[in-house]
Amino acid sequence: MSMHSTHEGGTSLVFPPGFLWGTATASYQIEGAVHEDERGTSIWDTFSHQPGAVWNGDNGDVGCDHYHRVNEDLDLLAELDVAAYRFSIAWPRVQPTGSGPANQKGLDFYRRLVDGLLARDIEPTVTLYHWDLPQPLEDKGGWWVRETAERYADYVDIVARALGSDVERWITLNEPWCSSWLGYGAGRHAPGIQDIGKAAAANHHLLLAHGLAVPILRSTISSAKVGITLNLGDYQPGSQHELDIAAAHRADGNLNRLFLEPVFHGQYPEDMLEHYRDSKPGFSVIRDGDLEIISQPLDFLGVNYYFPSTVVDVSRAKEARVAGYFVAPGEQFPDLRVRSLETPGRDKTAMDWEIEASGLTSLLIRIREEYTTLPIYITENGAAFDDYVDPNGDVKDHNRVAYLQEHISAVRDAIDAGVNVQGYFVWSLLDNFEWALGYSRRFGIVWVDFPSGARLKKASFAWYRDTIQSNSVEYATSVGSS
Ligand code: IFM
Repeated sequence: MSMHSTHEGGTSLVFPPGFLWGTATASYQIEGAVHEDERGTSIWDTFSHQPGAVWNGDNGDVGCDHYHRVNEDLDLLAELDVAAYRFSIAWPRVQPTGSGPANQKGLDFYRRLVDGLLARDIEPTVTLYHWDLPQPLEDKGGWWVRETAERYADYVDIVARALGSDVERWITLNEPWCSSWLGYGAGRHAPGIQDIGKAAAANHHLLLAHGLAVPILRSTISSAKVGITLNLGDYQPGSQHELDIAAAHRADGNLNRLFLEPVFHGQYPEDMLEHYRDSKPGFSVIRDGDLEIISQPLDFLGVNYYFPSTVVDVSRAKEARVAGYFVAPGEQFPDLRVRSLETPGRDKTAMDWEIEASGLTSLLIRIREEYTTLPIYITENGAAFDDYVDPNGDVKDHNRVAYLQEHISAVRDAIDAGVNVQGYFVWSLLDNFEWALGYSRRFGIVWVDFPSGARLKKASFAWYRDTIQSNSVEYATSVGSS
């Protein structure tokens, strides 16, 4: 079958039959009901209630009220005609203190959600951990201590037994880079710790937790498809100067290679181990046998991609300015000695993230060449923009449509180049709690009126439904043009 067909207005890119179209959310960002049905406290409850931690003092207490509006949201998914829905399970709903017996009421909520999806012919895709660690585990050290990985394995066992008969696709962790480096290094996310040595130890213990979960899922669920979702980026040097090339390599080491290499090659990158050698406890927490646990075979890789990055060595900021770049005034990880650049003329989203879809294609090709030929799902991609409800009651988010069209085209380019991409999930179904930025950034294809909880489909919702139903996208000629 030809994957391209021309029709008036442009080239339509057809996706392979069975390509999995979906959308994604995460528990703390949407559920609310933080005190209901014996849910325990998570690190995000604690962090978001600390003065100054989150924009505007926002928190996830109510979120999108999804816990109470779950049927309405399921109907939205059915109307969208997605084949799959990616959601996460809140560990403190299932095990309120992070250890001990299961809380049946918490499991019942996810059972209702799974049943509701299956009744609508939508495949559940479960993320077991999207950052809401039970607070009592943090009180004992959180992810920078090994015991948390062991507790996570117990929690996974409980969930696998409860939902395994009806859920095939499992994602152990969402974006462990954010949990470790933003949570324990930069302190911008919960638990708000600024300690590079703890961040590195958390990096390892999160990957260990992932590795411990894999055989548990496989032994409990015979049909389980198990993967991990990483937030990966495409780092380019701002010039061909050797210092800038080395800076891009360091940034790539921290975000990408510290996760891809242990998972797919069973080793940490030497240059990164050397870089963090004096940060304690850091990678000294690695024990014999851990890398075998971390690197056992998976069924797929989940990739979250949002934006590309151009960087220079910190000593070369002036040259970058002369070359026409805007140079970020500081960095969240000074030890890396990199400066991020803004490429003149490139559009940005409301997150200030540059829009460049070709970065997704090159990232995917690189993954195939250097790490794995496993099936890849784009488990998140999307954009925040300054949406508004117009006087007719519509949200005409044409910039989001353009973003999605370009990035879906970029995925199609990667498939053409031989990358085994099998699905794409838009981030996000709903406007939601965007972590340290509170409710100030809207990523949804559905508008949420936070005071009332009312939902309103944006223009991108109809556009995405058409894309799903036609299994094709009109090629965005802007991909790679800047
Ligand atoms: O909202 C987040 C999500 O929780 C994880 N990936 C990135 C999204 C946008 O920042």
